[in-house]
Amino acid sequence: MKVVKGEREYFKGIPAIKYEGQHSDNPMSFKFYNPKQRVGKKTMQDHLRFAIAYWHTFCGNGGDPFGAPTKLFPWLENSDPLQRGYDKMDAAFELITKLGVSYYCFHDYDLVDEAPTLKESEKRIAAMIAYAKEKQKASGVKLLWGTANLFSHPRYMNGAATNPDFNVVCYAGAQVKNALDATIALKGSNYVFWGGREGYLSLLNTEMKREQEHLARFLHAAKDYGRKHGFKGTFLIEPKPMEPTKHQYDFDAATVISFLREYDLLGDFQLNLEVNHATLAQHTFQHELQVASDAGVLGSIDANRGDYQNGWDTDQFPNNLYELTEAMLVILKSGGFKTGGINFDAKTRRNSTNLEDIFYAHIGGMDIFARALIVAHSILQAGQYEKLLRERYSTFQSGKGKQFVNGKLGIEDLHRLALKNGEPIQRSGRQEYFENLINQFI
Ligand code: XLS
Ligand code: NI
Ligand code: NI
Repeated sequence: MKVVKGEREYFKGIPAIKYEGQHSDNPMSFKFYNPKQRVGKKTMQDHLRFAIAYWHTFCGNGGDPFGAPTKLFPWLENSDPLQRGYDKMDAAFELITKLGVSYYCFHDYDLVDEAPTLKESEKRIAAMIAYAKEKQKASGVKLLWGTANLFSHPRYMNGAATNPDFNVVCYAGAQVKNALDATIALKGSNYVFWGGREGYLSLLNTEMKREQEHLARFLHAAKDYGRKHGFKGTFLIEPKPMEPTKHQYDFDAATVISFLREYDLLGDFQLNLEVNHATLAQHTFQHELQVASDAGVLGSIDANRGDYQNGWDTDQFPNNLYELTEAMLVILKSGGFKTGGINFDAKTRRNSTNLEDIFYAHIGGMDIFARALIVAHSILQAGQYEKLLRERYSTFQSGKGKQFVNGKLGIEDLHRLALKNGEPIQRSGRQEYFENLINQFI
């Protein structure tokens, strides 16, 4: 069969998306995202480091447990898996470059369908990597991160690295080796582990401690392999509390950090935090960001939003300026992204069936982040917010409070001071005042 590459335009009639400003009525334009505009010391583009998620955008066909696919993408039409892989990649790079996005992310089998044997799959992946190299070179688009899909195939129904059967663990290892090789070959900045099936459905049949030890062994082995083969980027763990397992070991940021510390993985591993995973864990997104930032492991984010009226991972595109401003405040205060970025792990709704909808979704997501960046930056610039925060802790800045922080006061000293100073005066948390500050800058 003759392979056809790079000949078809999939998003006909959609030009490269440009910044036209807030007053443009062209829906195919950015109203706020102006890549070269400086915000503080960096351009918007360098702050935000947007990435497109291959799986939702090019593979997600709208099928759900209740109904058939609704999105009959032209790049998924060909019956030959390799040709389909090439078509998908053409469509991907067309969309990524038309949106002016600099990065993309993939799972191994997003690029091309898994074959009946591992050997055959490796051949397919190699063909895709060779083509991706050409496409990256021609467009300047880069790989933010690669990962292995260790959750879709039935062999992983009892887990991948935490599977009670060693033979499955080997298979997961083989896939991670290949996905790491691919990430290295394509000069990816990060490598992600999202352990969708690393957890349990029932504790009755699970030895949790053993499974977590296996996971740690597995991550060490993957890290050692990556480092030995020239991977200089960051390994990222993406926490999620549940779905598809009842309980996922990488529950939330705090759980993962304590796991990394316990198994001596801090240093090589950071976190990839996803908005909808935070809310599934009953946290706000900025809570997760703050926990990671405080531990020095805020690596990258998966941008999306959940639905407050239902529980699951709906992966909608972000659109809430107030909440994103709160998130951007943490990100900016943490020094911004280094190897990481903002990956749109989000999908258009099942009934958004026009190809244009994919553009509207990303334009909206990029614009809302641009706005949040501008607002958060101005809040920090104005200084009032940080001043309020400092005031709240001012009693630790000097005198006895400072001595306590420095470890100079024992519990008897606290007792003596309490007796001497009497009932503390009441100090308001001024939450509404803080909240209004954000609104003022929006
Ligand atoms: C699923 C996860 C997944 C990871 C990559 O909920 O978000 O898409 O980002 O495996
Ligand atoms: Ni998710
Ligand atoms: Ni994700």
